Amino acid sequence: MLTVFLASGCGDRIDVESPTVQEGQKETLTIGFSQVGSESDWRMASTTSVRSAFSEGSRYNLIYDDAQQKQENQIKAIRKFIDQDVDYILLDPITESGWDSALQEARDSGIPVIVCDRRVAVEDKDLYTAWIGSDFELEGKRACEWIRRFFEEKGYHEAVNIVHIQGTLGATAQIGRSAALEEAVRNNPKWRLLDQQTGEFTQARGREVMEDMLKRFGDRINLVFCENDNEAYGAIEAIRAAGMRPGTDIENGEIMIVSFDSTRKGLEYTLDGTIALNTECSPLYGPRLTELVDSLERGEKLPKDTFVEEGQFSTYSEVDSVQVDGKEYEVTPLTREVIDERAY
Ligand code: GYE
Repeated sequence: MLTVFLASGCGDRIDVESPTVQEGQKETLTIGFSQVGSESDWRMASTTSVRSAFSEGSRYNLIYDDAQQKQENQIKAIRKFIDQDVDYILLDPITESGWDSALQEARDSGIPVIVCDRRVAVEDKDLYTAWIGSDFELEGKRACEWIRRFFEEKGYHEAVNIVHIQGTLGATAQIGRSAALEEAVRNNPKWRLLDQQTGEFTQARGREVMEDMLKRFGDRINLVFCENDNEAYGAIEAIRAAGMRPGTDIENGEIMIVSFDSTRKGLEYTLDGTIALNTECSPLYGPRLTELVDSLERGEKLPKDTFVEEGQFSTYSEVDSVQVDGKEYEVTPLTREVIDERAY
């Protein structure tokens, strides 16, 4: 079994130690990395992490490709990596579908593909060597359970009108987080989903979508479920520009914001209560990926799926843990020290 990767918010650092070359191993490994784009703070942190872990002077030669949020660019990058005869391909796929032929070509060329963060939906699972990433549906369920418990603890039993700013449609992070909210809406008769639209995981789109929702629903909105921090920044701007207030006092017109990622800036908003709850998603893929590559180099077999462990942060102390599918997860009371320790 592979080591469990901890990303619980304490002491996460982007630096990594250079691994030592063992006997019989190649001196330099050429690695092609196809990254989604640069749509969010999370994404920038993930890029920095991967680039620094596979940095120059180490035994790796990283070829980095930014797909600018387009799958066709990722497919081109994979073909280019095959032409360059790289030793490994690392792929963070923008959406889940549409990978069969590109991955088949990589396999035919004998190049192992490690998928990270988001998943690929392919019929033949042997088309990639391993996947490492977050359990996005679990993140969503933890967020929804926190919301349910928060209102329960407050003794608030009235209707909750929700608007939902989704991530890039078809991306695993969107699919999982959206599925969790939709299920929670089905299970909580007082929760009403007024609208859902994609904010593309960006601040600009998050703001536009929120402006549109405020125009249409105004002060009927009690809660906005943002699928990442950048969308939350955009939503906060739109709410303030409309003369309204983010916060948890929904009976007095505040709009409660929940978000995902727990980047530094997202946690700043969480520390002052602007974001009520932030569910962590760790972007520090560099050290995780060097570890997987090194394991393969040593001839070890990797587990098909490896999940990253994550936390949850809030300054509201009503809920200190949530239970999902019979398991208990702690909610960390957010302090300045937690933010200071964040590398991103
Ligand atoms: O939540 C968002 C980013 O795939 C987990 O993509 C990632 C998501 C992350 O743009 O900020």
